[in-house]
Amino acid sequence: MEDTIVAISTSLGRGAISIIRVSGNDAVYRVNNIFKGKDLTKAKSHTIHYGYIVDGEEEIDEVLVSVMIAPKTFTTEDIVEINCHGGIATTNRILELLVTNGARIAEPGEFTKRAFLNGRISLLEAESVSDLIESKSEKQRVMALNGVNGRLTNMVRKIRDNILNIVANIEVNIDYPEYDDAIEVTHDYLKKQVYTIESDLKLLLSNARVGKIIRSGIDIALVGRPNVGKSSILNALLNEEKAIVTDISGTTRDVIEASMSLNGIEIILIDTAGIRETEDVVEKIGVDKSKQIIESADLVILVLNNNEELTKDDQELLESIKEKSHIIFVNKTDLDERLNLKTMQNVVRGNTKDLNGLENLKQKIIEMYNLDKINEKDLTYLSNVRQITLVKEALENIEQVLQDLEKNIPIDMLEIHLRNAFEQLGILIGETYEDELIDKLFKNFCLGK
Ligand SMILES: Nc1nc2c(ncn2[C@@H]2O[C@H](COP(=O)(O)OP(=O)(O)OP(=O)(O)O)[C@@H](O)[C@H]2O)c(=O)[nH]1
Ligand SMILES: [Mg+2]
Repeated sequence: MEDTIVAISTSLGRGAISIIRVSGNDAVYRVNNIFKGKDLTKAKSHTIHYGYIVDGEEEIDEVLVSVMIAPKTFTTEDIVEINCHGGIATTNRILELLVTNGARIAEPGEFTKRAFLNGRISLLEAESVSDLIESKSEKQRVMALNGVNGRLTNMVRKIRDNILNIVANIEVNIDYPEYDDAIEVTHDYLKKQVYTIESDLKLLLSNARVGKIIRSGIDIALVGRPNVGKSSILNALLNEEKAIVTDISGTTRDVIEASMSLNGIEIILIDTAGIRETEDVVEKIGVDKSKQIIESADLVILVLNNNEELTKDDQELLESIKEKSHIIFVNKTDLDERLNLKTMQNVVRGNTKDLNGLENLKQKIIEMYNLDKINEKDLTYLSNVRQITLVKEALENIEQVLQDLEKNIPIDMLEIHLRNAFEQLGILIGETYEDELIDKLFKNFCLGK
């Protein structure tokens, strides 16, 4: 790990300034070799210097160089950042110069990887750096920052400490029963402690759902029989003629996606082909896709026609969305009511002619996902499948402990599950880790991070 790495940290293209970052024990020395202006090896930490990057006699660019000496740097190694003029040619030339001078091109995410391996940040914080770079909205940014600044890591550490504390107390009770100062670990004492851990873990998981919404929005599919008005609803919600609308059944053949915002959350609306039995080859493919989308969407809006009696197809559709999170939108309320719908939950009525009921539809979505209550500043979210899986596994172990406690199983038998949970949360923040996993994680990073 001692070698000096270099990467272009800004995106390579047209721009006023580019930053080339160098990290490693001899970062200052390497840059100094190609710098004209002053002796950087004598520079104080966290200072900026004006001068030229040179290749022998040739001046390559007029630059500002920041020198940051270990250990108070991002990687905890010496870091030098060259602020040069932007554009591809200049930036690449300086990068090449550094490589000929003995620096190695960094792998994607290697700066952050070093920060982690050198103990400067936890694995959760490192993953959040990647989320921060990927952030497209203000909510995403604030959420990622909560990860970067260690809030999430601290929450996990606290839970982990509590588990360790319990394990330690159990051990003391077993090994030193005569030791008077030790807390007597009874089943009741443990229950209280372990239930707290359970609820902390559950909170992390339920927040993760909100985190996913902030990060990737909500996929909402409009499904139903042909001609009930799915495409019209899409257009009305978007306020734009995005999808073709005709009175011919089977107008929409393919999936149409469009994005809108509701309370600052991205909604991905998916208009689908009307579902019916058909011999038409193209339409059939569309119908199959619609059925798949019912499975994959976060929320399904089943559209029914107020002006027609409930058909067998409608009934089948109602059956197929029963287990999914769904809203039933009874469309065409401007026409006579012929629909015989039993009392059902989550029904919104309206039409796309005078736009009645569409606000109610939006309001229903807001309610279902508590979009008006999302406060990204207070909440700390797990951000990916790896993290969520680990917390789930830890929770399963904790729940096992609780079950065993209810059955009055001897206390020394509970330790194994507590240790497992401790271990899983350790992997989560990177306090125990496998090299291969770490390599894989950091490869997803942009270069220069
Ligand atoms: N009266 C009335 N007609 C509507 C309403 N919404 C849609 N329509 C009409 O219903 C017909 C079908 O509308 P579409 O939006 O194409 O229906 P669809 O569900 O997308 O149909 P497919 O793409 O074939 O599955 C069109 O003639 C629309 O003008 C409504 O609220 N009231
Ligand atoms: Mg359509």
